[in-house]
Amino acid sequence: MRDIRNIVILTGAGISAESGVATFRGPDGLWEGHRVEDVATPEAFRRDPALVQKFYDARRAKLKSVEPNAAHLALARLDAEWPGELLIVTQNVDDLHERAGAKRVLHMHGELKSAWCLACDERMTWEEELSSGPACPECGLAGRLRPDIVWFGEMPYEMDRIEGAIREAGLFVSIGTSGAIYPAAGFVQTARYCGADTLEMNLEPSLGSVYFHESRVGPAGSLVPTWVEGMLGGEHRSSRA
Ligand code: BV8
Repeated sequence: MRDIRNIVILTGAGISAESGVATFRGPDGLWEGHRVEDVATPEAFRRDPALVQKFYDARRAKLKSVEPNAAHLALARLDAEWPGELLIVTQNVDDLHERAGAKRVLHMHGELKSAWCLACDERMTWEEELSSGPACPECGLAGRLRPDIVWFGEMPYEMDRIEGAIREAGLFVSIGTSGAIYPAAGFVQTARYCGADTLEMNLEPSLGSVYFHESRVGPAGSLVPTWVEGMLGGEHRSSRA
């Protein structure tokens, strides 16, 4: 029996679905008829900055009307009570993990509530709209702020830290992600190669389900609280030698 000390949890849009935040590739996976791959690129921003800013302004504004759900709250409880290392690596750009109370959260694809000034390279908390081209609070230049979001073709944030955590993990858990986007979709293979147990919880088997030792199918709002109860109740002894 192996004791699991360190946990890495990857989350995707599916964990926020029950909070009313649209996912990317489900039936509602289009935004005003656009695929995320078509608006979430540097080329799209160069070609039509107003469209891209509008896409993110709408999603940033939506944050004010959604709440964390039972899955976010359960992960926040695990974060608070787990005695070993724990890291929530989220592909999500919403703030629902933090609003649920989670502390050890890493946004590998950036955050809606952050802006990045292309004039002075500073990043800052940003709650309002960017479409009007507001001045950067740091350097004062107007019209140079972009969403602090990792677009397609851009390097996700803190990859070294993520890979280091995965190498040390005894358990890798993936929640609410389709396994369509890299490098996140490859994390389970790294984890498995490094000897971790791997568990997926998703509404349907993801594209990477075959790489997981265990795959639980259902809504995160039900599966995650049950899983956390088990982990805090001592179920964290791996069933594998
Ligand atoms: C990079 C920010 C390199 C924008 C996003 C071929 C092979 C390998 C890679 C590539 C390739 N061709 C191109 C690439 C690279 C590309 C990529 O992966 N493309 C795909 C299309 C193949 N990746 C990149 O470009 C990445 N960067 O590779 O850089 C590099 C190297 C050197 C130097 C420079 C660069 C950057 C990727 C990040 C792009 N940005 N987001 C935004 O959010 O607006 S990605 C976007 O997809 C979102 O972040 C989202 O988080 C992410 C993943 O989607 P999911 O979270 O999984 O959401 P999805 O809707 O797909 O699935 C939801 C799941 O939940 C479903 O399975 C559903 O069943 C489930 N679900 C629904 N409801 C529930 C539920 N589960 C539980 N409960 C429920 N209630």
